[in-house]
Amino acid sequence: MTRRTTPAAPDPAAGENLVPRDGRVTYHPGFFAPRRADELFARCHDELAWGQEVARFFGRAVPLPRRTAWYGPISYAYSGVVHPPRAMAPVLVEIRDAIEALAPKMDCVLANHYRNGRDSVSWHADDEAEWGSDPVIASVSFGATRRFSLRHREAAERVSVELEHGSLLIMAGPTQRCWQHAILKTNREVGARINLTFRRLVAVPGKQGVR
Ligand SMILES: O=C(O)CCC(=O)C(=O)O
Ligand SMILES: [Mn+2]
Repeated sequence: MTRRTTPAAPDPAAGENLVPRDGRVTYHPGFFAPRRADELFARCHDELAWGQEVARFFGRAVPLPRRTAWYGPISYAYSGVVHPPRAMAPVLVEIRDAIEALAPKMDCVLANHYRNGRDSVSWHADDEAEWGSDPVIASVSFGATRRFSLRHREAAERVSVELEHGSLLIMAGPTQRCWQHAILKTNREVGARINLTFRRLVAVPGKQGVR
């Protein structure tokens, strides 16, 4: 009798894991072809409801070094910034549908617009209660290449990857519990970049994050 083995279903997030332990981070360069990525950059730039958020740190009002736009069925709060709920813009629905096979059921997105190398997001983890434990975060980049840095919370390990125009980065497993990430400032002349971090709402809003 021949015994048949069913091949394991392909892992849609397969790809080299960029972190050595305690998480899963995969990078998919050229996920959107260059012309499509150009078009999506322009549409996100023109169609999203960008705002200049002002955070409150120890009672002081500090403008965040980037522009942001929030889309999701709930309000989203961090660093004293509160984004009200907003229905997904049509361009975001197209992008969400395009990443569905690798990052299913995304229903929220925080969009970031970095105008130059002085714009940044400081060390943080996307570990708010809304995303549940061990969330999948799918991050789409358009525009100038920027370095995405990761550091382990308890060890000295650091990892970085250059996020290119049209790329997709997926963080999963315990990444948010064990690692922090950032887009650090650079003195290099870099052009504008738009980043979309898609997330999936699984719990009622809880604590506020800081970034
Ligand atoms: O711009 C990026 O690649 C990261 C943005 C980010 O970490 C966030 O919005 O939570
Ligand atoms: Mn983040």
